Amino acid sequence: MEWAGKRVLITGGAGFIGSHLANRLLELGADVTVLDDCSAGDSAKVPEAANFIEGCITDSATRTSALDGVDAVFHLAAIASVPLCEANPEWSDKVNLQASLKILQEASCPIVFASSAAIYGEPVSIPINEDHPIAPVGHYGEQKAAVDNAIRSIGVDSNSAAALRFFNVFGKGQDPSSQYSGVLSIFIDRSTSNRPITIFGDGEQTRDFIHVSDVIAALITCGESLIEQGTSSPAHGESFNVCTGQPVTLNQVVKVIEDSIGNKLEVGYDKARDGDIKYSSGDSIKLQQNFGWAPKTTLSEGISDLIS
Ligand code: UD2
Repeated sequence: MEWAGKRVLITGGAGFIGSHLANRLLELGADVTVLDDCSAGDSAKVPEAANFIEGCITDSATRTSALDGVDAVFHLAAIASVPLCEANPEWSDKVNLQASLKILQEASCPIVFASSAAIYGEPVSIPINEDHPIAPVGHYGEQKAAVDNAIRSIGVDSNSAAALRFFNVFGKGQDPSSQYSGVLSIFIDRSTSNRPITIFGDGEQTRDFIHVSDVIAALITCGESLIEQGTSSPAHGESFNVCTGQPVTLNQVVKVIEDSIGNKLEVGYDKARDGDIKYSSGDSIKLQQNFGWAPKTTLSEGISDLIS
């Protein structure tokens, strides 16, 4: 599909995933607008060639002006941290749920929504496919699940929309400085500055780490399908896992980092985080079969890239 001349809105475009997406869509020739309140994102990450609206998706007038005349919306803005949503449920309800539902109602173009593996809660079967029960354990997962559900209940008279359920996304540009950052960016930041890392729990919990470049490819593929085929797209009203299907334990992650930097890491163990899911591993066959998408960057390639 030709992105040149397409007007695209990326909510959360100053964040880790959103800024990668903005750069890629600009490369493809799209006219990109970023809407972000920079509560977690960083205006410095917004590409110069993008239009930047600094504002919050909870504000009605801001949404109206951002949505005006766009051909597609990638809705990534959220309070993306599970513990932060637990600590601020009313705020996350406004942002992650209410504002997301408004965007679904108010947009008059295709929407790709950033859903999450958090909606599955503690898995009852592994690998998790899209038919796995939706049983989120906290506010973040509940709010993502409600929007994901709204998309799956959408009719053919509506705009086209799809939800992509991200597993543990990693790659360059993820801020390692916060306690809410992804574990890989924290571990790599510490290990490259000779500081100890802490594993919460016994390190045998698994995660399905997906590189941000593969996530961007999934977002763009879905967006293209919705733009081209509208409500006839196989993506319309559907949710898709975005993952590798290859679970790794945190103890294995440490080993991969050690192999990559050529040093032993100083590892401490602490008690498991409250609400931490023990095993997470997804099945992305639905995305692969519908769109020919496949993850390309391995964990060790992604880690080497982060270290370089
Ligand atoms: C990730 C996403 C979250 C949601 C969820 C879906 C991030 C930052 N969060 O939560 O938004 O989509 O997946 O299930 O991507 N850990 C350590 N040491 C540290 C930091 C973390 O041991 O210094 C552990 C942590 O307790 C957990 C694992 O590493 O067992 C992964 O933690 P995370 O915060 O990277 O991501 P997760 O899976 O809780």
